[in-house]
Amino acid sequence: MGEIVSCSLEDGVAVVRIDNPPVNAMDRGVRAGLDKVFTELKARKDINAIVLGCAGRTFVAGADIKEFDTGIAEPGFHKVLRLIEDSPVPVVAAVHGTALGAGTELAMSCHYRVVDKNGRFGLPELSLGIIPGAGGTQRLPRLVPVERALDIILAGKPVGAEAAREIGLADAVVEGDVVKGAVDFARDLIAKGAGPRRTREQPVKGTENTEALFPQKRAEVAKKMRNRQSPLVLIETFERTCKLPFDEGLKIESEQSSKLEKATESRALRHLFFAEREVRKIPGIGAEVKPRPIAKVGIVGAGTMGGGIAMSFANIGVPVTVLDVKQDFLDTGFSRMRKNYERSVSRGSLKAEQADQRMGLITPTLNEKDLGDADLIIEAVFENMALKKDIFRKLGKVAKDGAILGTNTSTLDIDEIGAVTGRPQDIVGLHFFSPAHVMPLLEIVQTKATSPQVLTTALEVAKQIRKVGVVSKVSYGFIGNRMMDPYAREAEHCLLEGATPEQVDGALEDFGMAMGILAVFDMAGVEVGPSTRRERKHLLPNDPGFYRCSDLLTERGWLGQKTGRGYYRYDNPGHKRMSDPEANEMFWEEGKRLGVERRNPSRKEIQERCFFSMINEGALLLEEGVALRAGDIDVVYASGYGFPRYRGGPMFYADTVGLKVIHDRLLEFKSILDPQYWTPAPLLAKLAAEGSTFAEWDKSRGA
Ligand code: T1G
Repeated sequence: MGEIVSCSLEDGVAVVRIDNPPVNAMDRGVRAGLDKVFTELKARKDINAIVLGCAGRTFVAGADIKEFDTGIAEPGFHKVLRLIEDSPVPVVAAVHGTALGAGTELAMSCHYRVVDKNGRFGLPELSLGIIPGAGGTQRLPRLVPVERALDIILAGKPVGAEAAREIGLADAVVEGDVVKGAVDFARDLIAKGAGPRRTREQPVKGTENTEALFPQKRAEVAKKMRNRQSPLVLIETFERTCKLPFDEGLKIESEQSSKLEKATESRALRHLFFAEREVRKIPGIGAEVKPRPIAKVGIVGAGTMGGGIAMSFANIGVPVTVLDVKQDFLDTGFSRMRKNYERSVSRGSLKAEQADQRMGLITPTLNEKDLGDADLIIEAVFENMALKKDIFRKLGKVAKDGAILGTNTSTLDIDEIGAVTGRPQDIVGLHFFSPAHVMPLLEIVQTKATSPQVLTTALEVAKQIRKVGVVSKVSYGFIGNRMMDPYAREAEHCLLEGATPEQVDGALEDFGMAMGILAVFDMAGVEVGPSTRRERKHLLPNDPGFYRCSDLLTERGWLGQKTGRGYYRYDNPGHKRMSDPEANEMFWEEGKRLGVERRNPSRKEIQERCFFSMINEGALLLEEGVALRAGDIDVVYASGYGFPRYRGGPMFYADTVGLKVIHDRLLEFKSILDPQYWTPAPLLAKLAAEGSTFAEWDKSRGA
């Protein structure tokens, strides 16, 4: 293992290289190394310029996020960056890969920036609930105008090499070895006698009409980033510092960023950052288990889900064959895919030729033998066990040896499906979320027989098609839908008790859910719930009020948006969701008929009943081993169910509320509501009694 920070001399130019795999995080070791090397270089008289670059796949991709939990140790960022900026000779940053957060701040403390043509600069701190804390809010607006600087950080999206050069963030774009390019750039500077160009000494750009800018940005953030603190603190920091001298501005930045680091919002987002990487690690399956190569994919069913799944693979250049039983079905499916691509083209997120190229990768067929050379076949037909078994029996014969057979079922027993194929070890659940070419979550369902290599391959496939793959064991509803059941049950029951859909969804959206569950049902089709419940009538609780409202709506054909009314009315010019007094009256009358007490639950009670019952179900999933980690559950909800990321997911949220508080509230509900639903899960009761958390439970299992 070489030095984390090394330095070599090339004819008067010092080349400083950071080597801290996997992403050159600017942790204490890197800061100490830079401190040592630049202190030494400062004293030398035989150096005319310095180039600062990184080994490995990327320039510094940020501070070490783990350090926020332990505290930033000395030497700190400001000391090191100031030392670099104070170099008596020009310092040129050589940027490749993704310079993110402290990486961009480090590059901006250099006097010049040379970037590889595929290199990018980003300040994604808001995605971690913080603001740039190493001078980014002070140096960036001295390189690009204030408004642009603010937008770059608010968007959190990386800026490409050419764009960076155009806005003044980079000085040159090179192809090939970026360090060599930077050394050549440095030699030009020396030849021109150009000295250091300290960013902090530059004036802030574009401060003319900032009076209007900040209120406008606050209004935008209030809409797009509801309930978030860090974006507002960022705007306030810019507003307070853009006309101040650098050092005064830097002081305010530090105060603001350290405040945010300790806040729940940032702890929640940092939790999700690592949880989204932890989901790829399956205890007991080591790096020696290699994924199978997936070069060709087959899809059974050209419906909405089948088409979306096919697009996910075509989007990464993998050829796909889509099988269906009728030409009509294929034609409808392919025109739907074509329309989806055209929509992306019209939005400018895709070029027309790219859309054609991707459609060209998707081939229709009526003959299942055409799936015989696929490495992975995914079935996506409607939820019917007999139909799925028939398909998998055939696939068991048609598919080549070593092919992986996936099912997109969301409710059916995959062990039972796998058993008919004669190759249960190659079976895995691949539960996509609609629209499948958009939604990032992929529940990967491990059966009793799924082999470690098939599971590893499924996780790798998820990464390749840019999905977040989370492993679940076979259980009704896997992780997501299983926990959705009590959440939606309580939302519905509140209607029988006198609440309106606006009150219920309002409480859930206030909490931060992207959309209230009743509005979600109206979007997906109110009849979906009743039809899946019919498949498992024998498993339903003895409760006449159980999802009674959706049954009533379905009986009347009020199926939601597609019929113009459901829990809400949509039969208005903009198809906006409007209150429906007639439906509300129907819910309340039914409540009276069933003898349900008219309790008019408060906003807080609605939130507690929906989320605490969901959390309790999550605890059951953990002790049953259906979910591997509480963190996995949080990733499922944040990436697939519109759970607010700044709350970290239901299990992280539970830890912030306190498991004892939740445990006791469940028992209170047990005494005032239907007791069959409110028994605390043994794991929750145990952790509450111990004063422990789900996070500690995860840690204790080394999960
Ligand atoms: N700190 C600690 N660990 C990190 C890390 C970081 N910044 N970035 C990545 N890792 C780990 C990650 O957990 C994983 O570990 C491995 O590296 C590979 O990552 C002062 C305050 C760079 C685009 O937000 O976006 O600077 O699971 O699987 O898909 O103002 O990592 O293998 O054990 O994600 O190729 C700002 C975070 C920090 C960027 C690469 N920076 N990183 O993606 O690999 S705040 C960020 C990423 C800051 C300053 C502020 C991505 C990546 P393991 P990976 P990848």
